Amino acid sequence: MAGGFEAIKNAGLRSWLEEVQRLCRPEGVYVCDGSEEEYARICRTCVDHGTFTRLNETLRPNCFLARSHPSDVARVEDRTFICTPEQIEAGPTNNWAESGEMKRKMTAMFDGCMKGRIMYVIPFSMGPIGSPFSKTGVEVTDSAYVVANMIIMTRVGTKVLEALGDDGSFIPCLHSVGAPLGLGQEDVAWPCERDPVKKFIVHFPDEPSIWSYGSGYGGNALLGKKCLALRIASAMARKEGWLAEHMLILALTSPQGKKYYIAGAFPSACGKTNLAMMRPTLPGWKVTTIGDDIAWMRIGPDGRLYAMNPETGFFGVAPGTSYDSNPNAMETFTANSIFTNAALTDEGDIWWEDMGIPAPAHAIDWEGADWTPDAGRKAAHPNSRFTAPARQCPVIDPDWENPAGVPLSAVLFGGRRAGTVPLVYEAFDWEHGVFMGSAAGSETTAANLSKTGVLRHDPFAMLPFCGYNMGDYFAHWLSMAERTDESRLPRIFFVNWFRKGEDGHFLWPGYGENSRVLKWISERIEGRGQAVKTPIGNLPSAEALDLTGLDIPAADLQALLTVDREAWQAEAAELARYYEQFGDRLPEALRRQLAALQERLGGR
Ligand code: GTP
Ligand code: SPV
Ligand code: MN
Repeated sequence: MAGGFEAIKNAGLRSWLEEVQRLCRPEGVYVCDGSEEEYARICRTCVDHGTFTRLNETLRPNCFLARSHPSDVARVEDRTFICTPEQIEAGPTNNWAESGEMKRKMTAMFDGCMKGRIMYVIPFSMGPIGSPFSKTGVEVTDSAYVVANMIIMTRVGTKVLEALGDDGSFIPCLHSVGAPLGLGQEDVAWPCERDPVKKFIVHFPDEPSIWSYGSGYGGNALLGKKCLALRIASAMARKEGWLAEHMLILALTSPQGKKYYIAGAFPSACGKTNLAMMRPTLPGWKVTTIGDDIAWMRIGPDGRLYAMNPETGFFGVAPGTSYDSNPNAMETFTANSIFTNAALTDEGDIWWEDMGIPAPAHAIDWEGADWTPDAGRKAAHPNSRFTAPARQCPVIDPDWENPAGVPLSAVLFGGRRAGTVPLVYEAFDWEHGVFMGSAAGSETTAANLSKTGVLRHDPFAMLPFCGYNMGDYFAHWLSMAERTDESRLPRIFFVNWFRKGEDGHFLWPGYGENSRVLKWISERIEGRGQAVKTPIGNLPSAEALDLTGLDIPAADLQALLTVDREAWQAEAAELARYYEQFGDRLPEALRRQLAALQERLGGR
């Protein structure tokens, strides 16, 4: 569909698009229909502009490599805002600006920002089109790269407009790379705003709407993902009585054929994709994938908590992905995928660090420069990513598109913790589990443009993604126990695959070996697994974990499965300090939980 917006029947959408067109002043407009022919055409446009390099058609059919500008390689949490009338609604963990003031500022920035570019209109659905649990967004963007990625990551096109009908409501998502072209000015391969303080990822949860300016990368620009499906959706979910979470969803099948659905919240680049499509090392066990990044969860008619994946693709961390660590991911992006900021080999394939393939003697690195193994720098950016269709995953679960979702037996929280936090422990009950989620912390990763390896609080792995006051978010989680019979809710566990020894080696082998932990979790669900009650929760004893065939030093195992009281006393004291910022928005129940933990730990 080219030309104007005459064919759009939804009057609200048409008038918004006309308004945006007047403001942004693009050279032309294009409304996405979602056809295969269209995807091919958009990719060709990206190739023509130099944004995409087509990969070797034999090695990697219908695949493309994109290199971003070095200033635009990850999410920008410092430049991400939740705008409400009052700051208290955004809470102490979000950047805030008053809605009206920010709207004026953004309007000035968007004025003429698409000059010389095409304004693409992407009608998209998070969740199956037409499902009562799905949300419709319309992203307007001046980036063809964004269009190609959105087509993989969400359900896009005419079908969405049809479901929207004449008067259906949608979430307006306005995006610009912030690089208008002057008359005759030549374009660059990756246009974006290069000044970091001129990037703005802005959310108006009350409207709701999203305005994103200056970045073309990942969660900053693919607005269905973090902006809509987490920040805006979490605020909607609170009002509507459900949960929008930064979680993977998997199905674990035992050798006896019993299936358990498990969701897990780990911060960015902390193992969701890996766990979601893990190949268990324990014989007879099977994992199938429902989602790797986002879970929308609601209580079903039977009182259980159901989780659905609103996305249709994986935007996964590339470095470290290998046939050893994640063979199912490797099989997912063999074709029809986009790679961003990976290295390009002389054969026209992609490569990254720890891909399990020896470094090529020569490659083009993510910045487009010649690279050899002795270059002294990485060939792929640490936050380089693959965009791949979920349906291509060899272990995709048959229920991955079930609009009702799958009933959860367990919820995991976790993070990247070199010290203190054991391999796995179980909450005493729902309230204690919510407390555990609120207490989560993790060492920062390259998924955000900031210092990596710094330990920070990251409650529920939602620190960068909660669209309202985190104190209210804790209360909302607690309230789930009042919305159903608590015994119907999933059991809550905390896991840590990232514990390190003094010499810096990982104590736990991780990846497929994490199936041993999942097996214990399934046994706990069945009421069989043995556990030791400790001040922080129920831990497996070394005998309770199936360690058959695993060669792990006794001292390492000991460190993984014991509670270091002193370290935990310090952890609790730090949590008390962290909690202070929430003031009276911190639920009393969490204060009680913290006091009870400190009591159990003693030494106060
Ligand atoms: P986002 O897409 O950013 O939300 O992240 P994600 O949670 O899906 O991250 P992903 O699964 O891609 O995590 C990738 C990083 O975690 C890589 O550095 C992996 O090596 C590391 N990782 C994943 N699982 C394990 C594990 O079991 N053990 C260890 N040591 N590292 C792991
Ligand atoms: C994350 O950072 O948690 C991601 C990648 O999943 S992005 O979509 O860029 O946010
Ligand atoms: Mn994520």
